[in-house]
Amino acid sequence: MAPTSVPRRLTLALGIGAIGALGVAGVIRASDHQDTAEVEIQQLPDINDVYAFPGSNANRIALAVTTASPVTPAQSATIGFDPAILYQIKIDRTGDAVEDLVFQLQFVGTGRNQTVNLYGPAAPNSVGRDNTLLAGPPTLTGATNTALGKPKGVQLQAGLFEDPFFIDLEQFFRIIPDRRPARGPLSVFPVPASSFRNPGIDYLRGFNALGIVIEVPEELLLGNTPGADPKIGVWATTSK
Ligand SMILES: [Ca+2]
Repeated sequence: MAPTSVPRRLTLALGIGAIGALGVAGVIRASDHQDTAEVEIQQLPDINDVYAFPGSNANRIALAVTTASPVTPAQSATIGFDPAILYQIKIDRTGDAVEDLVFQLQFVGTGRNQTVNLYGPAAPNSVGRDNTLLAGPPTLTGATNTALGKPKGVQLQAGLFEDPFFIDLEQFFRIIPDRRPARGPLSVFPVPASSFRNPGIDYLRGFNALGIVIEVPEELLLGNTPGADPKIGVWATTSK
């Protein structure tokens, strides 16, 4: 799903944990972790990054959401998605920051041997924070850590990926110490800093994340009106 060209302008909104977010004009590049005290102490529901980019050809769009980062090498042998969480990617097609389409994912089982069920994209039963599962059979179902679906349809792989985000996290917490975690190796940096190091250090190199990667024909999200130049907002939520 390597980026190729940008057939239509995409609006990329923020990834957030637990509650609704922004659909804005233009392109935003952002990372968002540990948004609330609740996800600060819970690794699995913490949405890290949301990506939207051109898919494997000019008529397809790829969406990706990472959670649980950083997944340590030791954790990687056993970690899986939380089967009690409803994972969603929400799409605004009308510029009002209210979702018009949703992808919903539920996981069955625990650890590395999970089944993922993908529902949608379809209009949600309700918008905002309180959501219910779409009716009908899933669009795709199968094992995690496996590519599901067909190249011309909806494709999904949910599982462990090398964390695509890069940051000098140690230096970041020296610059903005109030964002440091309360415990662990990143909790104590006695020497403050005012800028990143040069060269920077990719602290996340070697760490994984749990990722949900979906690729769809763009008409499923943008419609197929001739001559139209639609824009969409994309964000993700986790909820129980
Ligand atoms: Ca809308």
